[in-house]
Order: sequence, then C-alpha cells, then structure tokens
Amino acid sequence: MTDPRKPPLKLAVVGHTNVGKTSLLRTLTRDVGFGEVSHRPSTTRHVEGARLSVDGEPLLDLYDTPGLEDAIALLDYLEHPGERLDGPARLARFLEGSEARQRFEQEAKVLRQLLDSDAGLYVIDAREPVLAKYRDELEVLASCGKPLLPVLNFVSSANHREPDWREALARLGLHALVRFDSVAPPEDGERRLYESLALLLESSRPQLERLIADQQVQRLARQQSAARLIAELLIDCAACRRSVVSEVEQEQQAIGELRKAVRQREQRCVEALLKLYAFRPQDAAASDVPLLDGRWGDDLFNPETLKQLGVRVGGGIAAGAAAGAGVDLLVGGLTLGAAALAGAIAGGALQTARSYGGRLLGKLKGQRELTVDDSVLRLLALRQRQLVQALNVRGHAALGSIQLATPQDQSWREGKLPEALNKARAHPQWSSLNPAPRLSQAERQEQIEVLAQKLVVDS
Ligand SMILES: Nc1nc2c(ncn2[C@@H]2O[C@H](COP(=O)(O)OP(=O)(O)OP(=O)(O)O)[C@@H](O)[C@H]2O)c(=O)[nH]1
Ligand SMILES: [Mg+2]
Repeated sequence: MTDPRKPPLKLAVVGHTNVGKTSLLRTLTRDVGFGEVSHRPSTTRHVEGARLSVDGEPLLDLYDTPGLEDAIALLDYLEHPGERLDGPARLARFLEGSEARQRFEQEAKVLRQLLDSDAGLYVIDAREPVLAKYRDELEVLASCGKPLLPVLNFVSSANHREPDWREALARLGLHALVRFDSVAPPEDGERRLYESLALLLESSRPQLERLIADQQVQRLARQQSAARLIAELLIDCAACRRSVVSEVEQEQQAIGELRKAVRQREQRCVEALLKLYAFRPQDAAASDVPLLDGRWGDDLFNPETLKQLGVRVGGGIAAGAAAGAGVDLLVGGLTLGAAALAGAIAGGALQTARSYGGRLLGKLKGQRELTVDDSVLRLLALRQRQLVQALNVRGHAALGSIQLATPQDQSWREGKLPEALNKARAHPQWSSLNPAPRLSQAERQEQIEVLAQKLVVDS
C-alpha cells in the first residue's frame, strides 16, 4: 500500500509546439477525448490536468501545457550577464514581471506549471533535427530545477532521428529517456516510462509501481474480456439455425436474412471491443463479412447432435430400424447407422418430436435448415482476433481509422475448430440469433469460458 496521505505525483507535459504533448496525454489516460489535438501548432492554449487513480486513490496528475514557441527570445530575456541568480530565482523574477503576462504569456504558463510539479515530461518530435531552439528550450525548462524526462515521440516514423537526439540530450546531462510513440506506443511503453520516472523520483516509486501493477492487471483483464466477447460471437453464430421451406425463393430470402443477422452480430462484437478498449465506434469500420453460402441442414450429422438424438430416441432406433424411410434426407456425412437412424426417425417419430422438437419433423416435411458455415466461423474468429491485436497496440491519440490486414492466423484458418463450437451446433437455444434463446444456461457459459481461454492462449 502507498501512504494514503501522500498527494498524487504531479507531472507537467512540456515541449515545443506541435510535438504531441496533448496526444501523449490522450494515450497515457486512454482518453480519446482529452484536450484538442491538431496538426496545426499552438492548439493547446491553457494548462489542463488529468488524473490517474487506482481503486479510487489518485496516484498521478498529468498536466498538458501550451507548446513553447519562442524559447530563444525568452532565454535572451532571462539572461542578465554578470548576474549570479540561479535558475529558479531568475524564473521567479521573470514570472513576477510584466513580460510574463504579455509577450511570454504562453511560456509563463508552462514554466509556472513545471515549477508547481514534481517533474516534467519533455516531449520531442523525434523526426526533427536537433535545432538550437530546442536546446534553448531545454535550458529554460531546466532552470525550473525539476527533473526532466525526455519522451521521444514519432519514433514509429521511418525518418526519426533518435540517435541525434540521444546524443544531444546526453550533452545536456539528460541520460534517461523513453521512446513512446503516442499513436503506436510499444506494448510495454507505459511501464518503461513510469520506471524511468521512478529512477528520477525515488520517493514516488511506490505510487509509480502501483500504477504499473494496475495497468498490467487492466491489460490482462481487457484481453480476457475481449476473448469472451469473441467467444460469445462464435457460439452465437455456431448455434444459429433457421428453418426454411425448401423452395428456391424462400431459401434465397432466408440466406439473405441470415447473412444480415451474422453481419449485425459481428458489428455488435466490434462495437463492444472498441468500447472495452475505450475507443469510439467510428474508429473501426468493419466491412461486410464475406459470408459464404449458408450450410444446409448437415448439422444433423454432427456427432454431438447424433449423440443427443441417440440418447433421447432410445428404443426408437431399434423399433424403426427396418422401416428405412427418409434415407434420402440423411445421406452424406453418415455412413454406418444411416439407415438405422433414418428408420429411427420414421419409427420413433413421436419420441423424436418430443425430445428434439418440431425441427426434425419439419425437416421430414420438406423443411430444411440453414446454419452458419465453419468457414464463416473461422473468418469471424480471425477478424475479431485481428481487431484485438490492433487495439492492443493502438494509442488513444491515433486519429486514423483502424486498418485490418489479411489474417495470418494458421490455427484458426486451417486447424480443427474448437470443440465448443461443435457443441454449440447442437444447441440452438445457445444462440442469441435464434428465437427464445437461453443465454444464461450453465453449459453455454461453460463453453464460452472454454472457448475464451483458447482464444487467449492462441494470442
Ligand atoms: N504519427 C504520429 N502523429 C502524432 C504523434 N503524436 C502526435 N501526432 C500528431 O501530431 C500533431 C500534433 O499533436 P498534438 O498532440 O496536438 O501536439 P501538441 O504538442 O499538443 O501541440 P500544441 O498543443 O499545439 O503545442 C497531431 O496532428 C497529432 O495527430 C505520434 O506519435 N505519431
Ligand atoms: Mg496540445
């Protein structure tokens, strides 16, 4: 436990204009709506704070500040040759003077905030050459007498100049620095950032470590929840079935409706994932599922369905074994026992009707069943898993929409589908897409859990 009376650590996010200070805050707070981000300079005009808490205990206050624009002029103004005031004293005098309210109003806001904070994060656009204006900026900021941790932003860009910056910062006595691209942050980026801060601010280490631990817990919890959302989608689709009269027109209509239902279901999953990761619905536009042709009634050949039938019809199989009726309906997918079973259906129609409902009887009367093809389940799994991978590494400063590349996930593409999906095929009441579903059934929940664990392990 951290000392409950200890106030939150205060960090000022400072730097040149347009280097991504507000963006860094968005990513660290996972808040896409924080402040205003624009490609134009001087977007942030006032200091704005955001708080990170764990279990209601505030641990870190981050302050966004306006960008510095004219540090060269300010440094000239601050320096009085021959004078022996130290940095903070010089700044105090400047902040009391009139220029701090006029010509250097923006700079004064930054310096006041840094003086009032425990440390500063100095954000750098790593694509920029190390110009004199940045050195002067660092000199002005350093005169606050607060620890500064340089943060290299834009390091995912091809043309960044990280080595130049490292060297220049070392010459200024700044040896610790972190790489943190706020649009595409490294997965352990926050941990590294807080660990580096803990080295600069030893007394705040407990708070920072708590923050690190909490973020790890949150990340794992998100991954578990995401896997569950995908598992529910897959179970819903695997268990989904639609009865349809076997006439071309009705079949076509039913296929259209099923495709629509599956697409909407996938969209619901996308939206739930975005919400889980604190992104907005417009951040990802899933294109239509290239749903393959619906699968006709062969779910009746599914071993799980047969097991269920065999158990329930019991004596019916023996009684009707010789009748041989309805064989044409059951060919394909069944070898041994096809006739026996077909006979069972004819001979044991009553038991069957009772145990299996009107579905099977419907089939005998020229109804067929439309189910979602395995390949669509594969596709849904691949796409959603990919979305999660993209969300795991997307910073909350990202403005572009999420692009999903072609999945390269061999096991879901070609491997055997998880057993939970086979089971779901035999349980129409597990699908929210079917009428009168029973979604809280313990067995359904169990299979979702098993499938979710597999999805987590796969990733
Ligand atoms: N590709 C990429 N773009 C970024 C990154 N960080 C910020 N940007 C973009 O850079 C521009 C400036 O970002 P802001 O966060 O507004 O920068 P700022 O430092 O707060 O700017 P001022 O408030 O004007 O001083 C925006 O167009 C951002 O989308 C990054 O890590 N990668
Ligand atoms: Mg800003």
